[in-house]
Amino acid sequence: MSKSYVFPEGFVWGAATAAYQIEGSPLADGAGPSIWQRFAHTPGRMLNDDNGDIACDHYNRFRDDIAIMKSLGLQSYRFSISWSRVLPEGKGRVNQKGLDFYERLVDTLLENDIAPVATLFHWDLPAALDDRGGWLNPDVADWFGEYSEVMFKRLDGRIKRWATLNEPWVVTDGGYLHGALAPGHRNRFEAPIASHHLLRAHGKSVQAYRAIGQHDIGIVVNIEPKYAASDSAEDQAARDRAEAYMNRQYLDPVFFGKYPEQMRDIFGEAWPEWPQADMDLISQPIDFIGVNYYTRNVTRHDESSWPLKASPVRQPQHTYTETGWEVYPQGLTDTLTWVKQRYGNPQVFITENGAAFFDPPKAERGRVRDPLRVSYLRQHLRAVHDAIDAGCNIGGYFVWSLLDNLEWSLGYSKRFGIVHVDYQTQTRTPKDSARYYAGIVASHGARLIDEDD
Ligand code: PNW
Repeated sequence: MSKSYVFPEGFVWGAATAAYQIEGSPLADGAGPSIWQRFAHTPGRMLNDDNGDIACDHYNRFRDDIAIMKSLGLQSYRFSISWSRVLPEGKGRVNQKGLDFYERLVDTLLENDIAPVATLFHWDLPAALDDRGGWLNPDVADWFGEYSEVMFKRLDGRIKRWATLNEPWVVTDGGYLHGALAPGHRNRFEAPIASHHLLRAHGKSVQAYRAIGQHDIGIVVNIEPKYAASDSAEDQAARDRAEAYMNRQYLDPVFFGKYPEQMRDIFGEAWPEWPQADMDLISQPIDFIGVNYYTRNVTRHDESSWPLKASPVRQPQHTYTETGWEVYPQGLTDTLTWVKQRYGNPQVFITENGAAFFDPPKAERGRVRDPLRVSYLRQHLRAVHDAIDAGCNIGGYFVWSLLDNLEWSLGYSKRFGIVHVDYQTQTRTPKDSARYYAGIVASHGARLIDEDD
């Protein structure tokens, strides 16, 4: 007998985006520049010299985009707020017009019965704050608290689910350790400091929320389950380092008030000690974890890989996406059951899951065929259902992404959308995957049994 894939009542279906990746008009209506605006205009940083000046022009077309969400039957939309639209200098003076944009967005979502989920920080730090040291300046936690408070005061109640940070691991690994993402530093002394102040900023935001907010606040992390390439002690230890570094570096402090032991092995003398008061700030209770899942990692010991001494092993029997990520749906079930066991079955939302595959730059007669993405979604949604069967407390699923968009330093070369964007004309075309996903949403998962791969 085949399994039923109907999801529990109240399970939320949505799609996700981030401000700098879709909005365009980064300096409109009094906004201050962000580090991504600056990075994207620094020669050599972005593939094909792409930038977010126009992106999907969502700043002007958000009503059309909400109409698309409505037509797909989406129940929720996860977006991010650009800090420097609201506070052009990052702190102090509030730019009412920036706030007004997010208010219009939220009100239009609500008019269409789409529940807004807001991420306060999806990588676009105000450039003015980077000039003061950015995530390396301890004061950044207070600046983030101040910004959070402005948003909660204006929009809590209309927004009932808030995320403080998106993927702090990517911010420090890409922004401060390896330098491929803004602000583009490459410094093993800086990365642990940035991590810590990101977590303190999260803590300040949660604190502000408890004083003002009435609903739910959490943090979004990327998790990539790590499997040892062999049962040798060396490979097992490499796996543990990789897991501590990517999957536990932020969640352990938030849930247990302490960093994984392996952090000191990885960073050596560059790993600092922090006061207990910081750890108490960081470990305040939260209401949910947002999990972003794309792929897994089979890990082997590798002396030459800095600073982890661990490298991924390619799996030739499996499909890889255009960003070079192995398609491994079981990893999502494993991730969700790992979170359940390690962190005491907290409420989890899958806040991102999706794939870049080659899609044509133009729709053909109103259609974009993306069978690999359809299959990716089907398999991963089944994996989510398996985790629910295993007792995981999963509140909803957000596909990454609603629209093709600026894939950070890879520019527009990678398409993650379920809706195709023709960047020349800004024409939107729901891909086959969008229609497929709409069918899943309408049947609350039942349609997952329709096809047999
Ligand atoms: C996420 N990794 O980034 C981001 O939240 C999105 O903004 C982005 O567009 C999406 O995933 C697709 O890349 C990640 O190396 C970047 O593990 C890198 C990793 C994970 C997530």
